[in-house]
Amino acid sequence: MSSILVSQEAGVLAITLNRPDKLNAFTPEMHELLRKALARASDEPEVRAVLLTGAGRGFCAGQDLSERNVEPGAAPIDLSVSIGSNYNPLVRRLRALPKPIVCAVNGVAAGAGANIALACDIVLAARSASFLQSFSRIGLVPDSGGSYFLPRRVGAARAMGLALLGEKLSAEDAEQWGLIWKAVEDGKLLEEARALAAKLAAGPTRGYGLVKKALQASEGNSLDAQLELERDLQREAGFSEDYREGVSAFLQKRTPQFKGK
Ligand code: T3D
Repeated sequence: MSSILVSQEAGVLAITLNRPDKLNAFTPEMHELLRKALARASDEPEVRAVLLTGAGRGFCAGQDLSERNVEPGAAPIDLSVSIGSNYNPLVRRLRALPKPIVCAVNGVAAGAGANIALACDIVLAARSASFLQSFSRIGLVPDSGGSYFLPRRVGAARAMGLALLGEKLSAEDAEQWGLIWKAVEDGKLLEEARALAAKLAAGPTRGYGLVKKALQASEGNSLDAQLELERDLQREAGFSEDYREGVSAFLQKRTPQFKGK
């Protein structure tokens, strides 16, 4: 069985992390397969939204620690190689994908697993799921964008507490703290996430891609720079077929039929 499952239905590319016995901890093979799946999501016009989730009782426990030889006398491990070649490119791919990504966190999301979820656009989590910056438990630093996303989403005090203490944050607290979009009943997670992804897949795909660009840029921009960017992105959005369809549908009092063009 492959460590990443990929299926496509009604414009949604569903990607499932699939090493349930190891809480879907990342291996190099998983990174490679994820790279391919995200390239497909980016390249194929029929794919208009992505749904990322995990198989079994966990979402993802971060790096597979059994791949690291920490025996006495073993050579020092240069973790920048793994971060630079696997985790950073993954976060960049998720953020740059010009299509919306829904993440359904079905269980514990730890280490890089938590932060990969945060790099997605809309995060739903089962009520029994939790988020864990487990890095400090093994003497590491939040990676995969954790040190970027956390203070921006939950504020400096809570970000520092999460990063230093490495305690589990429940899905409900994650929602209340503004870390994720919503916590939902366990039994409803996939249904809700699929419905959300399908709704996005039927939407104005090019416009959504530009929304991602605008909100991501706002994290580092001044108001002036952001206003200029909004002007430029709106120009681009205004050239899309979906914009014309949206306005026509409004004026004709009907539901728009967006084509993602
Ligand atoms: O190295 C680099 O490339 C640098 C990059 C680092 C990025 C990172 O992600 S560093 C952080 C790595 N992750 C962790 O430190 C989390 C480790 N896991 C846990 O702390 C716990 O498993 C959880 C809190 C996530 C869940 O606990 P629990 O009690 O629900 O489950 P468990 O019994 O600990 O785990 C179930 C199985 O999954 C178990 O295997 P076994 O004994 O049944 O055969 C456990 O060993 C395995 N597992 C869980 N996490 C990992 C893992 N195996 C390898 N690597 C893991 N990260």
